[in-house]
Amino acid sequence: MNVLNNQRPATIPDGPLAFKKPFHRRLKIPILAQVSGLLFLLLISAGLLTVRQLSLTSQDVKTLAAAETVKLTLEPATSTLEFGQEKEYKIMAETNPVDLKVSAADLVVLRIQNDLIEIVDITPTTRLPVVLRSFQADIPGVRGSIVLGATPKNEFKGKDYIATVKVRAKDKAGTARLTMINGGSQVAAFGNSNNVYDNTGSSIAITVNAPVTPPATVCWNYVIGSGNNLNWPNACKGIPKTAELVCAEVITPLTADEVIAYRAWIAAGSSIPEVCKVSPPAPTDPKLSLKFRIQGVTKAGIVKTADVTIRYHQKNSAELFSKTFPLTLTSQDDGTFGTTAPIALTAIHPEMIDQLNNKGVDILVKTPTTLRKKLGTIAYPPTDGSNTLVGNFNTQDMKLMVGDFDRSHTPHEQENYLRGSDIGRMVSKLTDLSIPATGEYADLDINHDGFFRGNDIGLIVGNLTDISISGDSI
Ligand SMILES: [Ca+2]
Ligand SMILES: [Ca+2]
Repeated sequence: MNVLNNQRPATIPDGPLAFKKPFHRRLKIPILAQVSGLLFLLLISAGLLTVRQLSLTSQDVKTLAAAETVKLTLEPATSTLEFGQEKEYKIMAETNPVDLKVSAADLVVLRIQNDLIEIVDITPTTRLPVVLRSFQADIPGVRGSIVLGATPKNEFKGKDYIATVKVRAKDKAGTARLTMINGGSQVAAFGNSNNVYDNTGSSIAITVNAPVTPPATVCWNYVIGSGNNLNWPNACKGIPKTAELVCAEVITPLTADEVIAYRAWIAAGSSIPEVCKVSPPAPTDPKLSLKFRIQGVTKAGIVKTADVTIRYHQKNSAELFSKTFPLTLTSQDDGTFGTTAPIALTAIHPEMIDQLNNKGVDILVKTPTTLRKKLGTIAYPPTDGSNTLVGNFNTQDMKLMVGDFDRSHTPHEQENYLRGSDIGRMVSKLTDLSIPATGEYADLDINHDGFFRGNDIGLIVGNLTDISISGDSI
């Protein structure tokens, strides 16, 4: 009476993989479906008996049955999935002989090798459209099965797809195999009381790859720092940030590869991708409020240019970084020079200033004719909680020393040094001094132009090469 017998490949293990019940008893079919199925099976059996009685001897049936098989093939042989991707594979059935009529099939597929994929579903095609038992995960993700049947008088024969297996890749790369080997599939066909599945097995090698993500645009123009200390402002690498994201507080050094790529970008002309032209929210520039004095100036209205140098230790580096701001300053009533409003220290990224160990920020000032002087060091961040560095160096002992008139660079560096040449240059300009070089003045006419003049003094003072006062260096 059974269409399918209870034969299973001997290799089916015990436990979850084992079939403990005969095929027909394993089917949990609703009553109505059971009755329908029963009627259908009765019809199949009746047909079988008729065929046997009309045309075949029992020996003929036995010989013929041995030759009648159904091959099940999973297709295609190989496949590739990305993480999380789902794909449907097909089960091809091929009857031998071609007109062997398949009435039902218990299709079992199994995931073997690596745990990289999971079996999600098996669905019928139109060739065996009756779901005698819907898909069930015998072992969730690992083994699934479905039992399909033909509609009466429209049994499957020949070669065609009879089911689709849906598989989902997990998030791990490698190769797994979807197989029918050892899966316990069975096929019922007219004229056969035994399982006609040929048990040759079939499998698909499924390679799971990590998803290929397009390379993100890197906004090299966001890199801050200098020399070997190149950094990403916090959260500003790559995609431009929205206004609410603040690029401050934490900086990330470029990796070695990024440093190479960054320098290649500089060498190639520093072109900025369109997407990177949206500037990240700029960190608030530190500001500087400055007051200082210059030797000799005690009244208002004297205009001087001054190079104000900000010097600080960089984070992630032993490097001292400096940036010089050229300013034009006018003296106030008592001769004090200073900023009328705090100036923005542009291009000094506050997140690059090393705040550890109270290193602070050095302020150095040089005007063309004074030596450079380090006026002092200001704590950073400022102690008042603002972002403004306040350098009030308006004291008598903090005057910039005047006298750097000779700022030539050859044959010796004269800039930022106070030497005889500076004084010589000054007195040589005493053009109103002109005394006839006679008598006691004759020897003072160094250049023998007939007069003792400032330029004669200048030549002598310029010889005082051992006298040298150096300004502070940056
Ligand atoms: Ca000088
Ligand atoms: Ca002279």
